[in-house]
Amino acid sequence: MRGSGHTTSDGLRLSPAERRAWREDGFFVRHGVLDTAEVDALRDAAERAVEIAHAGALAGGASYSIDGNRYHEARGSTIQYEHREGSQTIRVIEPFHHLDARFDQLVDDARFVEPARDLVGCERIALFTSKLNLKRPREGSRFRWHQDSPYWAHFFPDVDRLPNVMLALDDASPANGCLHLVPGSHAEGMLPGLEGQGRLGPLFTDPAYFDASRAVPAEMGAGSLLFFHPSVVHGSEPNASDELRRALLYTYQPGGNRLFKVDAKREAGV
Ligand SMILES: O=C(O)CCC(=O)C(=O)O
Repeated sequence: MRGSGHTTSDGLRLSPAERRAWREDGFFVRHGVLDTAEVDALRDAAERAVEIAHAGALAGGASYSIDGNRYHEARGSTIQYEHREGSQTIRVIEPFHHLDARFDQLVDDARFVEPARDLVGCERIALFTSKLNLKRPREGSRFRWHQDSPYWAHFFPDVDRLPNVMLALDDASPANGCLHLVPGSHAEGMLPGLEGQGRLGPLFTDPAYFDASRAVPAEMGAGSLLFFHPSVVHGSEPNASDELRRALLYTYQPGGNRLFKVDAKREAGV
């Protein structure tokens, strides 16, 4: 996993090494970007967001399942629960940035926005979507190999301009189910999906089209940022440990465009 070693606030734009990593691998990490106090506050905010989502789900909204994934729409978010029948453990909240002022402020944070401008390819950028991913100890489940671009292409065809910025809220390693990415797998664009595996089947990438043995773990300390291309093949294993693995994901896009799941716009860094 290539890191960048950025330390100063005037060095937030991409370094030549990061540009090369983005082009060749489709991802890179900036280690130790947020400090412990910031991460602690965001962890508290994440747990409060989970309570808000639970309360919203109890108060109403619509539940449905697709291919074993269990969803609930409430208070402007899609909540995804762990797969086990009846589990009320929340796995993903999308979008989540409206659930706490600190999450919303991060959309505009220069540490996210400045590199995202380079990755989107223009100065005026907006938020595309946001996800709070939660892998609880012993219950957090795997994410099968996939690319994000097939989920988004019907909505925003210029998918190469939708970079992800993932903030680790906990130290992430293979033991607690960190993300794994296949270097260079973004280069062919959207790859064929698995057919005949249910309605979401085509959205899981067919392993015949990438080399899973080349995957590398995104091992990162809490407060680190992983930048990854929407077409890089990625996935993660269950959290078999006693440790939490939580992450915030922000996906950016060219300015002037509306959010993915919400009929509103959220310009970034203005
Ligand atoms: O957090 C993870 O382990 C998987 C995240 C992911 O694949 C996604 O949000 O697209």
